[in-house]
Amino acid sequence: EWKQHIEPKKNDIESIKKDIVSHTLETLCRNPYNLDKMAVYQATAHAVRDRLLEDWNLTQEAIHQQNPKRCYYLSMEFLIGRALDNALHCLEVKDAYKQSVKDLGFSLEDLLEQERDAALGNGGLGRLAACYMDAAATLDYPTWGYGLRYQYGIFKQIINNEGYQTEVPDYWLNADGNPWEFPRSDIKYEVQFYGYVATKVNEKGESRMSWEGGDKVQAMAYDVPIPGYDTKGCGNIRLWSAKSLKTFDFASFNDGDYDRSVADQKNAENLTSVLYPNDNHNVGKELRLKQEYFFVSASLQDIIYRFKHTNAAWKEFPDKVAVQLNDTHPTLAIPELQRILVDIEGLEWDDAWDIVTRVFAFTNHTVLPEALECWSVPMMEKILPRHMQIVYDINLFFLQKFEKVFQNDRGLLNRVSIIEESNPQQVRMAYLAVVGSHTVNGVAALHSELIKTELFSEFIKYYGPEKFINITNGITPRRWLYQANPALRELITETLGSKKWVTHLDELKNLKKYAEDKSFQKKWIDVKLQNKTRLADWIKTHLDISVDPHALFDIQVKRIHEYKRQFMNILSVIYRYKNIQLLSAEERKELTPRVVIFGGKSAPGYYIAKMVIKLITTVAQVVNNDDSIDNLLKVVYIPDYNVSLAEIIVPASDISQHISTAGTEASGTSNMKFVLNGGLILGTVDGANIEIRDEIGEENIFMFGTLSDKVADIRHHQKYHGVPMDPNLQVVLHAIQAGEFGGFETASVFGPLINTLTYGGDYYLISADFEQYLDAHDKVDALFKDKTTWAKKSILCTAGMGFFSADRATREYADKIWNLKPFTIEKK
Ligand code: 26Q
Repeated sequence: EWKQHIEPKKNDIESIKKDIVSHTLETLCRNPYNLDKMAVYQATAHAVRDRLLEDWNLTQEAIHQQNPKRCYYLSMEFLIGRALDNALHCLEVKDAYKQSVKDLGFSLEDLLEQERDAALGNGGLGRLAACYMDAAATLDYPTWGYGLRYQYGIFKQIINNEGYQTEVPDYWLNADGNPWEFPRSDIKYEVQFYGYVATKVNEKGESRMSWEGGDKVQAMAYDVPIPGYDTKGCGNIRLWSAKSLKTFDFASFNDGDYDRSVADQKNAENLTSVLYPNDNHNVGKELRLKQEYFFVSASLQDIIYRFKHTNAAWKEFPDKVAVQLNDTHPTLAIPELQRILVDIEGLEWDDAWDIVTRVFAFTNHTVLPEALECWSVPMMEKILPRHMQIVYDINLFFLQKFEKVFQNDRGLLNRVSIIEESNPQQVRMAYLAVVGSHTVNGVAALHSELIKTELFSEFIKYYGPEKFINITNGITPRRWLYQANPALRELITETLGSKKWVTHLDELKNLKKYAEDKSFQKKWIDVKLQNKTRLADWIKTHLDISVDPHALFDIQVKRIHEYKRQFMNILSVIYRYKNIQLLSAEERKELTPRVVIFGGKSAPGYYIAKMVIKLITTVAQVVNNDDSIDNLLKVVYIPDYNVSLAEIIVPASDISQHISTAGTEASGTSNMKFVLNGGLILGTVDGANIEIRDEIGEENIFMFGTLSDKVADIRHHQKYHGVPMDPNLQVVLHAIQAGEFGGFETASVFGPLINTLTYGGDYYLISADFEQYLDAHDKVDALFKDKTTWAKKSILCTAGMGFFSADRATREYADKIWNLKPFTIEKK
């Protein structure tokens, strides 16, 4: 009966207009004679989402029927960005919608700007999760994402009048509502905290532990559809929101205690209020631990509910379910599944552990010690008493086996123990993730080697090297080229004669034969100029700074972190500025004008990172207002860098900088985005820069700096013998200290920042790398004058990027880790 009433949406402009109008009148209850852009955006979003939902329903039905093995991607962060433009591109209906909206008296580009970013992530890790969901949907993998529905995403960054970062909450679920999520009021689970552990006898007469008492909150599901490209398949991310189980407390209300009556509700809902704004930094906060368990518990209950629906036996669970842990943040899923299997389902410990270790796999994203998650044992005992016992048992059985192989080495046992014997004791989540997973992967070749030789070296001795693999990160070509760079998309499609490259990015290699073709180069250069003009216009409109699109655009946008060395970048900008001041008129003619663009957020409590922002904005003030330098240099800080801004910034680079101290940046993914869009890289021999070099050719990338295997020695030397200060760097530091940027008062503010280089031992090797860095800049300047060679290299950049598609990466996960096949569904 239901099926015969399902009417697929039509693709013609008249039908689309009807859809938009009916949503305006009926969904929004708005009067067509009094409409603003927000209302029309909402109506348009609803119209597009209806189409997505057809695919969504079809997909879920197909997966249900075929009942294949499924994969669940557990991530505390999904940095999705905007949905409307992406959906229009994936459904290939953008032109039709543009026309429809135009007929109705609006501009589609204006409407797209109304949408708030879904910014439920900090940076690379969260954006990677979003790219993988795009690829999984496009490739028809039965993969779901699980995450948290934070009410506040990553904060909005404002640069105040003094040039400091200030933070404003990101209340993205504003009064207008979010058309891209579906509340599932029927999908709710209870999640427990605190309480105690008791012993109980189960139905089979066996004695089992039971976690009882404590507080309970409710997790409710919200589904976010993820469109695939060129498929009728549509993916899903299920986000959990915390709700109180207790309803309004009438007793206290009637007593006049209004606060108490809502307190429980508020407390519970606080759980999913806010995303922790720390990128690559561990904070051992109680609320964070609760978020992690809440997330894991709800997701596992949902996964198990779905599995049980098929009436399969527990031993089949690993054949039907793969769970990928996006860093250690969801690692509590390991003891949680063990608890469910042993305490609740009554399995024997060893049988349960066999299932657990065949289900989970773990992706590591960092080797930075300060980023590794550790939880204090007393805190975990209080909040998750049964899990703490299980972690102890997991550790005990692991160490017992370990000891059989390596006898009488207490030091070694201490080093691999999941429990760190500090005061208080700590649970090392990365070790728990290693022990509880069948496969551990790093995110770029160098990084995957480093985790084998450093972070997890002792585990290799026991498990052997096969458990530790590399899957180099990838990015989705849909958002990061097809959608973000229409001019280049059209040129590539026209040149290659088809759109096959959008789902088979290796096809880009066929651009190589045009690299030296003069007329193609001209078109290529013109596309880049259009994109630089688009960014220059944005900068003029929003920041009132004029930049020349013909200048070299040199961009570094990413989270502000000492290891990423934005400090080194701005110090080199000062060097350049002072150098320009010394040049004669003749010499100035030879110099390439540059626009140096920065963007990125600092964690709110990261003092040194905030000082770096202050230094950049201070230098920008001075440089941009100095008429004596003939516009040879501009410095721009783009506030509130986010996914939507990246879509404008990434296509506009001539050079982008990825200059982390070697061995510190696990992969980086914006490096891939810039190169895919024909930007050259100025980078260190770190992360995925290395593989990008190998793919595009070393003649097409500017690389410099200490190699990772030399870093430790230099640090050691500097710690005990002081930092040899690079002479050019010395000059720059003197200029800052002399008050050339913002006067003496401001100069004193930069004291602690400068100290990191001197007394601080220059941990990130800015002085050691400075000379090579300046040399690399000189090479960039020289090459930019040769437009033909530059264009050729730029073309070869894009042409060589096929490997870095998220499609390739997702396939590798499916083949090497998940043992997952695509399900069957019509192509569009
Ligand atoms: C941990 C504990 C408590 C609170 C927050 C955190 C936390 C949150 C986010 C720790 C780390 C992160 C994010 C890490 C991250 O984004 N890593 C990046 O991952 C990218 C994708 O693999 C890589 O390309 C980057 O090199 C890596 O820095």
